[in-house]
Amino acid sequence: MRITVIGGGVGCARFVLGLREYVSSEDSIDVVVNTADDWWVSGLRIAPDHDSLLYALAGVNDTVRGWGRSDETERVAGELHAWGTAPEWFTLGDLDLGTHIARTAWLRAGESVSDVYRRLGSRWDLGVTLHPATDTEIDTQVITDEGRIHFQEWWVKHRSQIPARGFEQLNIASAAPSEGAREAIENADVILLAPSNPVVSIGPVLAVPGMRDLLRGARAKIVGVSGIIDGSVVRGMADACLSAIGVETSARAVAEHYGARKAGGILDGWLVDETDAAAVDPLTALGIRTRAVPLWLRDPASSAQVARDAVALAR
Ligand code: GDP
Ligand code: FO1
Ligand code: CA
Repeated sequence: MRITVIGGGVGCARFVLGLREYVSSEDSIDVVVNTADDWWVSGLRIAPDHDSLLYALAGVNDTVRGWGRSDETERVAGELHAWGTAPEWFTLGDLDLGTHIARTAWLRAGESVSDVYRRLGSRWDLGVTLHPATDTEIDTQVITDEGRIHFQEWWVKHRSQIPARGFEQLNIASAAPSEGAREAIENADVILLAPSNPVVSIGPVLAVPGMRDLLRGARAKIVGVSGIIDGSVVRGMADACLSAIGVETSARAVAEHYGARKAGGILDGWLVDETDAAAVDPLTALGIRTRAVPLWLRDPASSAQVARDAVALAR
């Protein structure tokens, strides 16, 4: 069975680790990764969602912070702050900088983001193939009362505490799904939306021109996993993102936001946590097969169970 996941960073990484734990040797996993968090800083291209997945799948990730490398040091970051080429509020670890320097070297040599994904992924046996949603830079810009700022500034410097009036991806009109993303969606037996941030992780992937049509035209069923449990986001600030676009922070509202495939949206199925079982009937009535199961991605075993339930709903 070929499983294709659409997702972002930390939440997607936890879900995919569970999926990798669950699948058998006849199965394969592709992930279409959000690239809109990516950012140029100190002349280097940072790619948080990709790197969270890469490091988690390689087992070299900082499991506390959810991003960056384990056993990290920050000697170079101190120098970048002293020179003023990286803001004080953004820390780049020394090992992590190795990744950014290698990525930037390949990009400057004319390689595509897809080429860079292949090169970085080939260093470890990830058991999963990562694809950028698009090879075009589509950095998320957050529209605030003080004007537009890069997503990283809003998310890290402001901790999303200044109101966002909207989110836009730069150059989105000229973007197209990457070849790898297209092939993975067209040939999937199952397509899963990770419990990622619906606005700034899944949203930008769906915003790539042609991506929704690819998904809606796919032969595979599409099942999403709610990242909201008992009415609140498990971690991070997705609630600030959802309220910015006028979507209630609930398992039901997010499913309605993605829409039933039968009604022009993308969902055939939706997994909610048992605490949100009240959403099952209304969503089923909308044409989205909905089940209530435990959705905590605490460890590989519980994450594998969530993955199993998601795949089962897509059959
Ligand atoms: P980011 O790009 O690093 O912010 O990570 P993602 O967008 O991929 O995932 C972040 C989302 O994952 C958060 O908004 C959470 O709601 C969700 N999440 C984190 N842990 C869990 C969990 O244990 N279970 C579920 N269902 N969702 C989770
Ligand atoms: N998040 C922070 O809150 N503070 C940081 O200093 C920080 C540095 C950083 C460096 C590389 C990287 O790949 C991610 C980094 N993140 C940091 C996380 C990142 O800003 C967000 O978690 C994602 O973009 C959200 O999906
Ligand atoms: Ca993200």
